[in-house]
Amino acid sequence: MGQWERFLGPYKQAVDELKVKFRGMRSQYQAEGMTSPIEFVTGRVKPLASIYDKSMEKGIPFEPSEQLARTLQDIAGIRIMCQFVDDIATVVNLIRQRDDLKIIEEKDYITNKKPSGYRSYHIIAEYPVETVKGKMTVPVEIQIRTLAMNFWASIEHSLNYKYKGDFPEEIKLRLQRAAEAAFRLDEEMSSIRYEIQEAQAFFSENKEAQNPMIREEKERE
Ligand code: 0O2
Ligand code: 0O2
Repeated sequence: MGQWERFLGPYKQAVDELKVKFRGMRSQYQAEGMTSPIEFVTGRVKPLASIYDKSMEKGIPFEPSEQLARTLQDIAGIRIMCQFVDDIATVVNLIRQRDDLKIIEEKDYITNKKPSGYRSYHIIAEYPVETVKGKMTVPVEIQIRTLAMNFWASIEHSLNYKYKGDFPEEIKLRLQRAAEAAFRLDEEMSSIRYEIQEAQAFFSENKEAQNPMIREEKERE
């Protein structure tokens, strides 16, 4: 096993475990017949090429080390997508209450959006992983955002990759306008939140009620 693979092992384990845990929370809400504040969850270990870029940016050697582990706090990344802006606060509170995550820092890029137009809520937390060599804690960056914020960030991220951060003025302006449009979309959706949720609950109940196998199963319970 290479030294990078060994170094990144605990981060991979943290990402895999937290994806299961947060996806499990969504299932628990559904099992209780409640609307989940979590729509979907993704996660990744920062690719080596991005670790390289970040270590150059921060002026530290590109090698598996204590210093790298301390400086790059987003090697393990979890992203939680919500339907509505209010769900973000609910998810943040759920995270604050967890015993397995110790919050180190919170960054509210929703109240204070970035100049690019980027909006999301970030939490840096310490997460313990059990390894064959014993327990160790790794930092994890959890990004919480709405579907609209995620749509904007994914598009902007791809364009950033293309232009290497140096956007033509026209594109920069259009991205800022798109970010405002995403913000308005979130506001509009929030204003009809209860109608949307009622329709979603009706849809899932009806889908089950129309299936005789599921109906019988439920009646037996
Ligand atoms: P690119 O070009 O970077 O977008 P699963 O099998 O569903 O459990 P899977 O398919 O391994 O999981 O990954 P998942 O959870 O669907 O997430 C994959 C993509 O989401 C990755 O894209 C990441 O870029 C992005 N992503 C997810 N979570 C985070 C996060 O917390 N931080 C950051 N920066 N990115 C995240 P790719 O495939 O690497 O391609
Ligand atoms: P990736 O993995 O490609 O997404 P840092 O730069 O991390 O040392 P900073 O500036 O405090 O310190 O980090 P920040 O801005 O709190 O969080 C960084 C991450 O937030 C980024 O990861 C992105 O995932 C996301 N992000 C921040 N600003 C923007 C933005 O303007 N557009 C988009 N699309 N995403 C943003 P990386 O490092 O880019 O890596």
